[in-house]
Amino acid sequence: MKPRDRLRIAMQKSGRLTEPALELLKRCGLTFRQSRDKLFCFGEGEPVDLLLVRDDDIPGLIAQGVCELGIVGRNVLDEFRLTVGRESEPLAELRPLGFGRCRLSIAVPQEFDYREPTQLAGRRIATSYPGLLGAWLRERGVAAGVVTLAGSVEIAPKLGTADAICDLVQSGGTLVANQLREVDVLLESEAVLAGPQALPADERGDLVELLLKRLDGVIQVRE
Ligand code: PRT
Ligand code: ZN
Repeated sequence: MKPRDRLRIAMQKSGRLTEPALELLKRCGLTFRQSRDKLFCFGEGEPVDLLLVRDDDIPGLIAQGVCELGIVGRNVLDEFRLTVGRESEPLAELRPLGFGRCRLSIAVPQEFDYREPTQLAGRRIATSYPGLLGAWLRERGVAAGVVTLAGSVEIAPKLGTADAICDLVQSGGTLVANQLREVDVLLESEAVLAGPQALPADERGDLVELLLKRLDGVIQVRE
């Protein structure tokens, strides 16, 4: 198969990271003609195109070589590295991007007198991040049950399906609304630029270098 000569960047189609990611790319001098199905956007100036996908699919698309770069939460990238991505080419966090900040935290019901992770031994913890939670528990030698849920993790304690949760927290409002208390932080997250450890040794690699240079300029101005 002939290698592509255009660079592809994957980003979230519709969600918290969409607007700030598009804004950042625009400030890096990239503009796109939006296609009708809005899955693929053709780049107008530089030979750089956009793939608009679910955030969870972004690390896999980079690992498969469908795209060279992705804008995704560190939480999603690190979870991929610890689970399915263990089998594929390692991915790199090329730059932190300064938006989409949140943390992956342990939260427990108000009545749980939590002081340290060892108190989670023998308990069930609901999460959408079994890789990150499993690694954190292992590092602390805590044997707890991990209940993997795709969403609505915060209601698991009330439903009686878990004793604690491990979920993303930003303002803390969701936890309060569910009578939960944040007790430990596993990961400080923000949107990052992700890519392969080794960049393609052709024009696409040069384009990545160019983009990184522009990105550094934009980030420096913003700071
Ligand atoms: O459809 P797709 O799969 O692409 O979108 P998604 O629903 O999986 O993702 P989305 O748009 O909700 O989040 C994308 C990324 O934004 C996440 O992977 C994080 O990196 C980042 N981010 C930043 C957040 C939050 N803040 C956040 N608050 N992602 C989720 N939340 C949720 C959290 O899961 C919890 O339900 O918001 C709730 C907590 O918020 P507070 O403010 O009440 O604490
Ligand atoms: Zn998602």
